[in-house]
Formats: sequence, structure tokens, C-alpha cells
Amino acid sequence: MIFTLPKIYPITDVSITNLPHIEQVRRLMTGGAAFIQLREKHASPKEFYEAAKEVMNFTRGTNVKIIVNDRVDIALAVKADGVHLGQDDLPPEYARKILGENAIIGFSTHNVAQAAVAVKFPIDYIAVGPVFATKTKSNPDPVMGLENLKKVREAIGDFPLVAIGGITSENARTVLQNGADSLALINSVLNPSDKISENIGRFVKLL
Ligand code: TZP
Ligand code: MG
Repeated sequence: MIFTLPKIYPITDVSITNLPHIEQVRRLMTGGAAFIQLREKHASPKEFYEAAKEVMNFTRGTNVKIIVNDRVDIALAVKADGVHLGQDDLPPEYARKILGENAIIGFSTHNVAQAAVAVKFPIDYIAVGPVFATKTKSNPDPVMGLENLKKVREAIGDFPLVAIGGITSENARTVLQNGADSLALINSVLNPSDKISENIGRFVKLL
């Protein structure tokens, strides 16, 4: 199955918003988001599990899909729609065995070589970045720029591709024109946190 990615892929972040994941998801949904990743780099596994469970209880019966960052165990436990894995997480092959064929599995890459390898994995989309400079991720890989995004697109054919890192409403169209199917967004939609719905709404209108 070729999976169709929504153009906008917001990701939650408690350190930016000071809001629980559930509240970020509510505001993102109000603004029109339909595909949301829960990203949690500080809480304990139990806390992340509880936050993810709360989100799944809220989104059940809606068409909103929830992807859990890093944690295959938590994605399985809360029956999330999928998981997003990095280069150092459980390899996608094993995530697929655990979560089954219907799970959405995404995989992060940071250069053309990693992306070219990733198309052979049992995954539904590749993420690539940081495309631009970002303050959101600690120890980010080197900035790739639009040229390398374009090269990734050339290397992977029509494989679903998410661009991440420093994407704003000003550069969004250009990123799509350079090969991305979808834009992963953190700071530009979560900050300021009292404007999350308006921020995401701006991208929905634009794209
Ligand atoms: N991976 C590469 S860049 C990044 C991640 C998780 C952070 C992107 O955040 P922002 O705020 O959209 O630049
Ligand atoms: Mg990760």
C-alpha cells in the first residue's frame, strides 16, 4: 500500500508549550490537523504512556491519526496509529513485527545516503532533516538545505517524504516544491502556545 501523507504533520512538544500533550492535540485539531505526532523527550515511560492513552481516548472515533515518537511499546500499548523511529531506535523491521502490517511506521534520515537505504525498510514514510536550522532539537544533524532535500527526492522516487527542521509559513511552499510531500512542524505551530489553532490554521489555508 502506498500511504498518502497529509501535507501538514504537527508534532507536540511540552517544553515549548508547557501544555500537556492532550491540550496540544485539542488545539491542533481545532486548527485542522489530522495527523499528529506525540514527541516526549523528558517524561518517564509511564508518564508518556498515560499522556498517549489520554490522547487516544480523545481521538477515538475521529479521523485524526496519532503517531508516537520513539516508543514502539507505548504505540502498541495505547493502540496508536503508528510510530516514528530514529536512526538509533528499534529497527523498523522489528517495529513492523510488533505493530503489524496496518501500523504507520515513519523513519528519520538526515542525508541522501540514509534515505536511499531507508526505502528498503518496511516503513510508510521517510522523514528528512533538518532542512533548515532549528532550535527545537538538541544535537541536530547538519542542516541539509533545499538542495539536499531535492537530492533525497531524486534518490527515493515517489516514496512518501516528510521534511523537518525550521519550516515556517514563509518557506513551506518552497519546501514542498523541492520534493517534500509533507511538512513536520514544531515551533512554528506550537509557539506561542495560545495561538496553536491559529498557527496551524495558517498552514492549512496556505497549502
Ligand atoms: N528532527 C530534525 S529537526 C527536528 C527534529 C525532531 C526539530 C524540528 O523542529 P522545528 O521547531 O519545526 O524546527
Ligand atoms: Mg527518535
